[in-house]
Amino acid sequence: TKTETLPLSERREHQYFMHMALSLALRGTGFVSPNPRVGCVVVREGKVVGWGYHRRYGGPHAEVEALRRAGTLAEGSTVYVNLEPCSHQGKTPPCAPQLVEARVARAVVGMRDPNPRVDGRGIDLLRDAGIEVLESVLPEEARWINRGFIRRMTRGRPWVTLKGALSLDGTTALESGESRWITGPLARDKAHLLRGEHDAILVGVGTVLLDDPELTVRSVEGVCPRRVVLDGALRTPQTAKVLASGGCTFFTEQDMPQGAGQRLEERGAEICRVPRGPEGGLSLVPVLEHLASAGINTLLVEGGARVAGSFLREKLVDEVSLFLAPKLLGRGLQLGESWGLEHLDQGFDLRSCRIRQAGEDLWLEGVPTCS
Ligand code: AOF
Ligand code: ZN
Repeated sequence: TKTETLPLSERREHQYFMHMALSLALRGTGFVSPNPRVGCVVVREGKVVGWGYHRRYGGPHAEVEALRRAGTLAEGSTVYVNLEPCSHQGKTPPCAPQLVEARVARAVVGMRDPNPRVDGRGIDLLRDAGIEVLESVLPEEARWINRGFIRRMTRGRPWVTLKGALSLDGTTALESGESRWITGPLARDKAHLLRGEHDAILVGVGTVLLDDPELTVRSVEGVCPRRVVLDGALRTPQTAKVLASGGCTFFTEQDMPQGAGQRLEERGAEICRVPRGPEGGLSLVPVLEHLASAGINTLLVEGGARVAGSFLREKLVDEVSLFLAPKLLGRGLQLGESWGLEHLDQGFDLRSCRIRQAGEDLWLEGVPTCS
């Protein structure tokens, strides 16, 4: 069934309940990765009779939670779910056959599951069982909340968000490296929220040596992402704060001698070797592929300026989140330090920009036109 052909009132009703499913899905943030965020609402005669969301990795899927709450009221109902119900045996039994068994009348789905083990089979299974399936209700929203999962499933890489804090004249640190603090406390809280929405945070070793960041979520609620450091020569000291809570991955160059990272491994770190790229820095694509294979859907690149420049140069940035402080700081390190263009049309244009205020600072989020 095509949604465009439906009467407006019916279309609105589908969107209304799909919004509900999407909001529920968001409640899984920080707990479900590498799985997608999924929410589900069971509706009968315009009333919600069941709801659920995927709460934690390995736990029941959204549909199962919602059907459990609906009980026998699921019969003849319409089930709204932002992702196609699964057809495969994973950590839990497949959802689509359970919808059939509950005798629901109709399923309204936000998007197909890009997981090759599902990829339309869930929808086929429902249709074969005589359940009406309406696809692509709020598809942009459905794709947006699971952009990391989709990126990993379809491209074998995480979704990369570049975060920066800069003055109005584009300076992200002074030449001395001093950068604390360019933005105000509210913007810094927002940046912590951003951390909690990603599976991993990445910085270069320069930032570790200079700022000794913890890279944890503080002052706001959120789950701490995995910490990732690009450290070609393994210069991170054993006392670095990034090592404090375990779960830290170091990428170093391929021919680092065996045992070179032992001091870091003793602190619970994982060492991965990757080749160097033509520019002399570590090759970023193998870094991203490794992270994706470890189940990282979303990566926040936090600095410093040179790392940001490499990601921009290699066109590996899927989204930016920039905090602009109402300050002029003059010459210093620019956000894309080391990234130089010959022509304006090689620049990085943003679309779907969202501009908000965070205290005194401007907060600008957008995706490049090519993404
Ligand atoms: C759904 N509903 O709530 C979720 C789905 O190992 P499992 O059993 O948890 O399966 C994980 C896969 O199931 C995941 O890769 C994705 O394809 C799908 N996620 N599907 O029907 C849900 N979280
Ligand atoms: Zn499922």
